[in-house]
Order: sequence, then C-alpha cells, then structure tokens
Amino acid sequence: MQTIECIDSHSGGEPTRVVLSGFPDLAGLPLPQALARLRDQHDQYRRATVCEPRGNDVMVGALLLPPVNPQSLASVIFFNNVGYLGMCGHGTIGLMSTLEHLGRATPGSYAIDTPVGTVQARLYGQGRVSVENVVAYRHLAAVALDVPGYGRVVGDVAWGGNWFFLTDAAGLSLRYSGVQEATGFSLAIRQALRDHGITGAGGAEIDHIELMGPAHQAGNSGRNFVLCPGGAYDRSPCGTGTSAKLACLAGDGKLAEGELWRQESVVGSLFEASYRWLDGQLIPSIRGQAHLSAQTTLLLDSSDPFCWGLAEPA
Ligand code: PYC
Repeated sequence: MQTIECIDSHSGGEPTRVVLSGFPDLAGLPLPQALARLRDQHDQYRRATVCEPRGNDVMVGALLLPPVNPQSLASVIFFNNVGYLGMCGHGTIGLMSTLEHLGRATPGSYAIDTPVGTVQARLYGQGRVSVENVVAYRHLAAVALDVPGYGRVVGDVAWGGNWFFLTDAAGLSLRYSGVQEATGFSLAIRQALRDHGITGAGGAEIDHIELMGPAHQAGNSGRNFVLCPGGAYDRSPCGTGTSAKLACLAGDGKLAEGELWRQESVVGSLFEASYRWLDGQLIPSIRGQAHLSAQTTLLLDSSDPFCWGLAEPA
C-alpha cells in the first residue's frame, strides 16, 4: 500500500493539506518544470490527495519541496480539485504554521519559492504569518461584460499570483447563507469572460472571480466572495485575491502605500493587507493566522476503484 504523509490546517476557514512525502521525486527541477511534470505525468497524486474520497472540493494541497534558491527555506506547488495554482496566500500561511509545528521554522523571515516567484513569509509564532507576495498588478480596468441572466457587469482583471476578475457584489449580501447565489453569479461571470475571450496577460484564463461588498464588522475595509477554479468558494479572504484587490485600489488612488486594508471573507474571517512600491511595482503583503487540524497518513489501496480520486484527470 502506498502512503502520503500530510498535515492539514486552515487559514480563516480555508483548508491547506501540506504534503510532506509520498509524491514522485521532483526535487532539483525549476518549479515551473516540476509543476509541469507533476501535472503531465503524475496528476493522479493531486487527485488522490485533494479530491474525494480523501479530500473535497475546497481542499488546497501544498507539495513541500526542497528550496530551488539556496537562500530559501522551501519550495511549494499548490493544487486543488481541478488543477494547479500559481501562488496561494492562505496556503502559504498554512505551510508556515505547518513548518513551525514540525520545528522546521521558528519566528523570523523566510523566502519560499513558488512556481510564479519567490515570496517572503514572516512567522510570528502560533501560526501567525505575513506573506510578502509576488508583484500584483491590474491588467484591465472597468471591463464591461454582458452576463446572461444578470445584465451588464463592470469589473477589473488583476493578477495577485492567480488571475482574478473583481467586481461589485451587486447587492448580494455576501453572507455565509448567501454563498449559493454568489456562486451562481460568479459562475455566470466566468462563463461570460470565456465567451467574450477576456483573459489575463498572454491569454491566461481568468479562473478566480472576486465579488466585493461592504464590510460587516466595524473597522474592516470590505468583504469578499471568491470563486475558485473548481467551483468551490474560498472560506478565507483569499491572499492572492486580496493582493489583486490592492492593485486595483492603488490604481484607483483609493489606498496609499503602507495603508492597512482589512479584508473580510464571506464566512467572516480576516486578512490584514497593505502594499509597498518597489521599482515601480506593487508588492502586496497579507497577514493572517492558520490553525492545525490533522496529521494524516493517506492510504492508497490499488484495489480501490477510487484510489486516485473521484475526478476527471486535468
Ligand atoms: O489564499 O490565495 C489564496 C487562495 C487562492 C485559492 C484559494 N485561496
């Protein structure tokens, strides 16, 4: 029986399953190549880890690898129920709290390599982490889109480590009880983006939709709902989505360098965010906390018809 060793955590309600061992050996490859090899030759390991029956649509996997850059602490490849992510903010917070739990990181600052660049994670202890993300930017501003069943929707296309379309929640309450409505609206937007050929830079698919509304808690800046590529919604305020939001706010002159943005998720969890300029580029910083939830050995029984997960191969 093959086994996969994992540690599970959640950051603001969004789960991260850090894979410690049991995947094919990808060490030594540049991360974009490691990701391509995992996707093209060993994708069943992703499905076995995060898809049913061992995982679920919300679970984000984080394959822990040795660092690519000698100054970094580790490398990571994030994946979900349908494929692979560039970066993942809540997942990096979960990864750092896992490394703290394992005694592999103590409070301090660490570089972590991801397929879309190296990020800087600061561990404060007890799962509290801030992540200085990859550069974020707004690619398209005020894109008007005809969304069947909903009418005209105007929003921005921005990069925060993944591609996002950000728009107003159009009166939706963005409450936990309203996630079905928000999911329906977001799926319709994503389909309309595809139908109209609207993409991120270089034709990249916009696979995350972020709805923005007013905060529910006094003192917070806003609340979001983020639809993830596989149809689940992010329980956390979404680190890469909040990074994309910072780029839009900066572009509109609504948030100054160093100013705090307190981003609520649809379940009421919170990330604190701000940005700085470096050589004309916006560097977002996201702060949150992870809590550990399980230390798991996944068992892969080759006689199980669903051994490699209940999903279409990517
Ligand atoms: O926190 O960046 C994030 C994220 C992306 C998808 C789910 N969470």
